[in-house]
Amino acid sequence: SLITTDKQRIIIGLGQTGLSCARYLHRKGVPFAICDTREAPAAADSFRAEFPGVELRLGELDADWMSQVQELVISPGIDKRHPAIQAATSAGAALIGDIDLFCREAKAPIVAITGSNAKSTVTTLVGLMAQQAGLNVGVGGNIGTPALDLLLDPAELYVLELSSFQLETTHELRAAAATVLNVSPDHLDRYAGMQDYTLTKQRIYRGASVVVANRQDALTQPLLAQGVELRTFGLNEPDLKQYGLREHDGETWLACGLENLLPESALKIRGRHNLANALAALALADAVSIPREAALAALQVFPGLEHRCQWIAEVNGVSYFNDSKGTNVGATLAALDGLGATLDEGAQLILIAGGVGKEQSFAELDAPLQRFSRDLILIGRDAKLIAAEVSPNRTHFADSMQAAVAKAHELARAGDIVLLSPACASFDMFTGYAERGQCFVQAVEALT
Ligand code: UMA
Ligand code: ADP
Repeated sequence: SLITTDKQRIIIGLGQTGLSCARYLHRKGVPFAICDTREAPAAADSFRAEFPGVELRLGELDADWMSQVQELVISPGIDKRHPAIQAATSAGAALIGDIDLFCREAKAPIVAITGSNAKSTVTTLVGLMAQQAGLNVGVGGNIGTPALDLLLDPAELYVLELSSFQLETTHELRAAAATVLNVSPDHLDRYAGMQDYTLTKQRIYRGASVVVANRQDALTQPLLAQGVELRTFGLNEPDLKQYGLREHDGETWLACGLENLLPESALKIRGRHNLANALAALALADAVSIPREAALAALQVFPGLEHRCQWIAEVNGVSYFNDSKGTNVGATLAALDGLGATLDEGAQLILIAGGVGKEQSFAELDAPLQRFSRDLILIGRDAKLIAAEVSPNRTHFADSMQAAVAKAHELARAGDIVLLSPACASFDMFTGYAERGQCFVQAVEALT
């Protein structure tokens, strides 16, 4: 056979994940080769410098080559339905991901978090709660630091944000606590449909000790609930051992069972959706025995993450919010409902949306737009598609972020809210959601 021992494993993808897998296998002394479908991925030169002598193949995947190995370690950005990968698995190659490798090695308990939206917010919150309790905590996964790189530092707890892409190739996570926060259409270009997408998300529950599900979202409830401890969160009143909201003394309180924990006004993050996020984080923290006091302290200081319903400025009495991370319809719905509820009588929310849609319907945006908005400003490739599905009083089109912000400034009156929450990916106009958000912030700052 053509196989030499250094080809028993192939890493597919030379991005952050591929590099973390290479470093990990190298540390373990396990031989590997690596490939990427791109002719010139940005990391190629640094890879050659760090791993001289390791075989690196670029360009179209070679099905024959890949069919001869035992294990393919696949990066999340690569679709496992790729014909060469299908051929290799048919020939007997095992398909695993970086999270599988991580689970084989990690000694500390894992809190695992997925969902269509709110993953990064809840992951960050649980990490802060653990830190506040004095724990040595490793926070990573889809949120930034690849999981395998977390193994380089000692840790008493891991908090992992996992995308559906990562979960596709995760076999037995065995998390101490795992959650699917919510499920709404996203990434449908990669899945056969909502069922396929939901089942992928639910892989996070495999082998979990405690499962935290959303009472108000049936798709988050474990299909196989035998032998797991199930705890739930939701925006309604909690039963015993559940997490929810309770009206008390004229205020809304975060509550667990009969116990009222914290009034909404003690939080810095705004909007109903963020109350759900706070409750989910509390449930996860409790599940891994982070002291309640530390968890509540962290909740009170967390200012929220950049680009997630982030307050930017007030100009002539108009508040501007950057929700550039709202990249699907579910996220934009949450932002509209969350901020719309805070509007004064007669004031409106002017939404700036648009970009590259993810094969989903925008029709659901119509109800909150009818309720909170008179003006909608659309940008990007799919602006016309969105306009065809919603009907606010007036729809405006802008060909740049600057023009969109200028239009909003012209239309808004004191008391109004201007919200960038695109419901779309950004790649038609920007390098990513962060650049899109920065561009919005600059345009807003230029108004003052
Ligand atoms: N690519 C190819 N050919 C390859 C390999 C990759 O064309 O052979 C392309 C992919 O289609 C993608 C890009 O290269 O456009 C990067 O893919 P990758 O798998 O190499 O990505 P990494 O650099 O390893 O980053 C990944 C996550 N990216 C994706 O899932 C696309 C990062 O999440 C994550 O932070 C990182 O691992 C560490 O765990 C980013 C993301 O966009 C933020 N995630 C998606 C999301 O949140 O919606 C899922
Ligand atoms: P993710 O990591 O899953 O993308 P983030 O915490 O970065 O999640 O938030 C992304 C966007 O999701 C936010 O900008 C906001 O519009 C929306 N969002 C936040 N919390 C919720 C929630 N509980 N339900 C639905 N959407 C939410």
